[in-house]
Amino acid sequence: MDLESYIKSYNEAVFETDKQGAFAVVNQALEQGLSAEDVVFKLVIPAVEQMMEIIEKDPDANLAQHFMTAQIAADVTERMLEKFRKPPEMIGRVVIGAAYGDLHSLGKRIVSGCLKSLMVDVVDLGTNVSAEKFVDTAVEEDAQVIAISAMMVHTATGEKGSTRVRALLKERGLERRIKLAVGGAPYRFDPALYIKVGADAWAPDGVTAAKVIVDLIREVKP
Ligand code: B12
Repeated sequence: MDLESYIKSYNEAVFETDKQGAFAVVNQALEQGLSAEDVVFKLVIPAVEQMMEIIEKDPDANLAQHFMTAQIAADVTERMLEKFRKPPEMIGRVVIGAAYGDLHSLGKRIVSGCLKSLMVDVVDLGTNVSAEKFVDTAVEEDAQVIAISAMMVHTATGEKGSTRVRALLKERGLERRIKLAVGGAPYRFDPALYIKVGADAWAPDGVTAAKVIVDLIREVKP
C-alpha cells in the first residue's frame, strides 16, 4: 500500500471510531517501513484536523465520535512516541501540561512528541495542572521552559493559568531562567493573546511549537 492508501484506510477507521482498525493500519504501515514520525505527522494529525473541521461545521456531530477520534489519535501518538528516533543528546528540558481546569490532552501530547523528536527532554505533568505545580517542577527539574496547553478560553485567560505562572516566575526571580510558552485553540483565534496572558511565545501547531520552544531554550541556556 502507498501512503495515500494508508491515509485513506486510517481515516475510514477513525471516522468509524474503530480503534482496532486504526491500529491495524498503523501496524501495517510500520511493517512496510513507514517511520513512527510519518505515522504521527502524516496519518494521525491530518485525521484529527479533518475531524475537527467536520465537528465545527456540524453542530450535531456526536460527542462520542469526537471523543473517540481524540482517544485513538492520543493512543497511536503515545505508542509512536516510544518508537521515535532516540535522541543522542538532549538540548534542554521542558515542563509541559494542560492548564488548570483543562482536560484536553491531545495537542499537548503532540507537542511533546515533536519536542522529543527535536531532542528536548519533556516532563509531562498531564492535564489540569496548577500554576504552582508548573513552577515548582520546572525549578526541581532544572527546566528552561514551561509549556502550557489551553484549549478553552477560560483556561487560557483565567487567573489560575499562564497569568499566574508569569506572576510566580516574577515573584521568585525566575524570569531570566525559565521561559513560558503557550498554545491551544484560543491562541489561534487571537494571535496576540499570548502576550495578554504573560507568555514569551506561542505556536499554532506541534511542529512550530517545538521550534519556538527550542529557540526559548537557546535564549536561556548558555
Ligand atoms: C477533542 C476535544 C475534546 C475531547 C478531549 C479529549 C482529550 N483527551 O484531549 C473531550 C471530548 C474530552 C472534550 C471535552 C470538552 N470540550 Co472539547 N474539544 C475537542 C476538540 C474537538 C479538539 C481538541 C483537540 O484535541 N484538537 C487536536 C489537537 C491536535 O489540536 P490542539 O489541541 O489545538 O493542539 C495543537 C496546537 O494548538 C498546538 N498546541 C497545543 N498545545 C500547545 C502548547 C504549547 C506550549 C504550544 C506552543 C502549542 C500547543 O499544537 C498542537 C498540535 O498541533 C476541540 C475543537 C477545536 N477546534 O479545537 C473542542 C473544544 C476545545 N472543546 C470545547 C469544550 C467546550 C469542551 C467541554 C467543556 C465540553 C463539555 N460540554 O463537556 C469539555 C471540557 C473538558 C475540560 N474540562 O477540559 C470547546 C472550547 C470552547 C471555548 N471557547 O472555550 C472546543 C473549542 C469545541 C467548540 N468549538 O466548542 N473536548
